[in-house]
Amino acid sequence: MFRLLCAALAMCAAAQAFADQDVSLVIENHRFVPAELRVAAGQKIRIVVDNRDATPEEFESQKLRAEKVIPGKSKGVVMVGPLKPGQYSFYGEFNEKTAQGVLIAE
Ligand SMILES: [Cu+2]
Repeated sequence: MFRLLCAALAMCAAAQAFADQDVSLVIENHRFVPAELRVAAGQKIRIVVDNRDATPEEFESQKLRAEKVIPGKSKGVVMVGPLKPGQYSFYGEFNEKTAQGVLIAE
């Protein structure tokens, strides 16, 4: 469900500056492309989510403890990690049947 993630925008900006690795994720036709992201374990990861659909999507993952609404035709940033090696599923809460993905930390 939607809720505010950061107490202040300044905190988000500061967190972004400390990412060790950037990865890109596209939302198109209510699917994640690629559906599988590989990242380094033990690092702070900045996922730049480019929503190319006209409708909003919510990136959500219980395992990553992340959720972020990305309006249509815009980009959003999701910070995760450092992660233990493993698989972390994520999905689009607004289009859960099609928008499914997994982040693999190794
Ligand atoms: Cu949610």
